Amino acid sequence: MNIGITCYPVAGGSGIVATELGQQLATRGHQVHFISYALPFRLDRFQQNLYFHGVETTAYPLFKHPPYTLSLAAKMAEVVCQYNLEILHVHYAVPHATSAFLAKQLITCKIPKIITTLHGTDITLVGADPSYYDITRFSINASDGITAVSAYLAEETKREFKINKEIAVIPNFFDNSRFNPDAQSCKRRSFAEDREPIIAHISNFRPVKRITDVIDIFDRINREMPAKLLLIGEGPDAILARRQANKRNLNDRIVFLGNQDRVEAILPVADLFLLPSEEESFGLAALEALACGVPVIGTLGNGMVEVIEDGINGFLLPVGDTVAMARAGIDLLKDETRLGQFKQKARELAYARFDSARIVAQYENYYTKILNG
Ligand code: GMT
Repeated sequence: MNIGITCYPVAGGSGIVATELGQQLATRGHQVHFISYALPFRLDRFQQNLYFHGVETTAYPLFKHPPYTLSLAAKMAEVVCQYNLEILHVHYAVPHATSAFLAKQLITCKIPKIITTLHGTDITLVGADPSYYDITRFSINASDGITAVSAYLAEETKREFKINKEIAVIPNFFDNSRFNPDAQSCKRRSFAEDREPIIAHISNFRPVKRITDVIDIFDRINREMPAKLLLIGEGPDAILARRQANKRNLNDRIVFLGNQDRVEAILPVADLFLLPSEEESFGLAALEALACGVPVIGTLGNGMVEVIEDGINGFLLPVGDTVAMARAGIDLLKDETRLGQFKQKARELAYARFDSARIVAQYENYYTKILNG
């Protein structure tokens, strides 16, 4: 198939999923065309069957913000006709589903099917904002196919946006050729003494991630058993993390690693992963940790329940209950046998349910179903 993919190119779950999907589809022989304002994060190497088309926006004194949605729509229409795209698969509804709708009106060749994949905050935060609500609802409804990364998100979308169309649930996945237990990873010694547990967190440091809870949980664990915390990612709340680390005298216990594109080389040295988010449609970072054999502490009442098995490969606890999260972490880290079992289950369940071969095939089948009307 000839497939166009639009996503945010910056570090973040939706961009990672879109990029890895494109890479896998290209490996399977499809022609894949990325259309975005920059080369997506993790699309870092040449690959056969994979192309990138940059979207330029033009500044003008009248514009407070250059209208990216329009430039993207025009580029989509151009690439569709030039490369006979049959499918335009947009990731993150705002504004990509709207640009795809506009592109469809512009196209003078065969009209492709538009598939929108909902990722999370496009529904729960941004799309639900009154200024975007109506246009987001319209654009989702105008798509030929809609997928969501969890059953939780599909339900939230139907409830919040009163969508009556079918929303197919296709979960996120990890690339098993990269997240490979034998892959070369960094050394534990680079971060911690032999007996110190290593705890990790990856996010885009937005308020929804509750980064101060990460520090609080770690502080409580570290007081009972000296440990190290690896923080991966960047974002507006990184400053809060640094301030709190200072205030609690944890500077020599926390390593700020910034954005990293090869998390699979770092995660295997960790013993525990923290994702105490307010909300997560899925929690791709949690899945990547599990795939590296790292148990996860996450929160209840969101899509993480579809990824983490409470008491088997991690724990799901109420949002904000840092005392219970720290307790669960300490008890697990102190019990070597149980920790070993959790680590093994983490990897086993990730491979059994979310490995790329299984999930990418679901996308292929979905494309075929939509193409066949
Ligand atoms: O909001 C974010 O953290 C970024 C966002 C994105 O689109 O990059 O992440 C969302 O999509 C990921 C990929 O599908 C999911 O794994 C995340 O759970 C989801 N984030 C939230 O729902 C908060």
